[in-house]
Amino acid sequence: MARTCVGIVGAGPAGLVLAHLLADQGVESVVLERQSRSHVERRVRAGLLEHRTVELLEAHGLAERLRARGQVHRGVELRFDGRRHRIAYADLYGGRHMVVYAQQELVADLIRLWIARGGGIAFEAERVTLHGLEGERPEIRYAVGGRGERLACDFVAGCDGFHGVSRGSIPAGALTVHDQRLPFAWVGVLAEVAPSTDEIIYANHARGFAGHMLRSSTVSRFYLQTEPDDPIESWPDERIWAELQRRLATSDGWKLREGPVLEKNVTDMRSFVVEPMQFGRLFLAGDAAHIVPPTGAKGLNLAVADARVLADAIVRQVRASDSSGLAAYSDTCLRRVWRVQEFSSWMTWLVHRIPDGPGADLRRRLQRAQLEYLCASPAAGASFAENYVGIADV
Ligand code: RFL
Repeated sequence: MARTCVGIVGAGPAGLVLAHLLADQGVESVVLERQSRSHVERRVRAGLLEHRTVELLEAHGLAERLRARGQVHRGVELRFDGRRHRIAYADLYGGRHMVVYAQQELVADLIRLWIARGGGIAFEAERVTLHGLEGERPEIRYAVGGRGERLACDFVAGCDGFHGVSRGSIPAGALTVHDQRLPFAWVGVLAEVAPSTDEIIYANHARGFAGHMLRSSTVSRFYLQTEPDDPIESWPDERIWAELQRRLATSDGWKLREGPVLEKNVTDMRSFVVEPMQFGRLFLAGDAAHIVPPTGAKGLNLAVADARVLADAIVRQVRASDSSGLAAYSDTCLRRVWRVQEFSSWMTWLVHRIPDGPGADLRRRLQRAQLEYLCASPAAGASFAENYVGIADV
């Protein structure tokens, strides 16, 4: 049977960053990924990296391409009533900025660098199961090309996202699950068109939220609020562009460029957290343990923050037999997770159309008061900036 110190399930941002940070401290790991390499390198998802995330990647020599190709952002635009309001978050938060860099590009960089340094990784690892998590010697069983494999480890890192196997390997009674579906969903659109803005736009409109995000000089990302469970078939390209034109329109003649739609899908929103993020020698990190509504662009950043805490804790255990970091792992991560949950939920309710129903009128007036306050008050702007750019320590 093969052996390693840390068996990492999942080659997303959490798993790959963890593998690199451990290797930098001489701790060996093997990464097991269910999908093929080309699949994970093309999967379109997040794109906005916090200052802290970029700093960490830089400190570990993982940010060369990101620095060359990522775009630095210092402000965001809020639109309502056809008017534009800029929040200069970098100025409001000590010059800290964000970087736009597509998640799949980051994943491709991390995989390339991992393989270049001789790191162990198995793609298309099927039927992954976890065993002996409560003992000293956990084991991961899986199959590649139909052949069964076994990997003995000291620790297992469950970095396999929301639909992975790791969280499900924990007996139900050992976890407290917080799960709420929000009454919003996004039609996510990737289009081959130059952006019509230099900064990300969040538009609050009576027909629903619209977002204009950035990816590159030739590809743009858009989001449109819709109902949960709305099928993507009800969003032909003409309807997407018509809705974006209406919801993003301003009174100052701003123009939205249109182009061919490359990809589109509907994503439901939920707030989800399991506590603790640990069971025996299994440690959950990233989306395996928590999901935030995507409005605040936090999921990838939280995944990297977990990986950092877990790497430090494992290194301390392995090199100094100090178990305090691992004992505190879940509590340490959850403080940030709950702060980010609260911010992501607040921002989601701030920019989306409040669904019809009892109390909707009142909530809409409160939402409007909140938007006006945020755009007018430097103190409110500074609080937004601190959370949006990424709070340093919680
Ligand atoms: P991932 O990226 O889901 O990676 C998990 C990996 O595990 C693999 N896997 C398995 N491997 C082996 N065996 C199994 N049984 C397995 N099951 C699964 C999967 O194939 C995958 O490769 O989780 P990780 O590393 O925790 O990273 C989390 C982020 O991917 C996620 O939070 C973000 O994409 C969320 N998110 C955003 N985050 C940001 O920080 N900034 C953003 O701008 C942002 N925008 C978004 C987003 C998520 C979105 N969707 C799709 C919900 C926009 C959207 C629309």
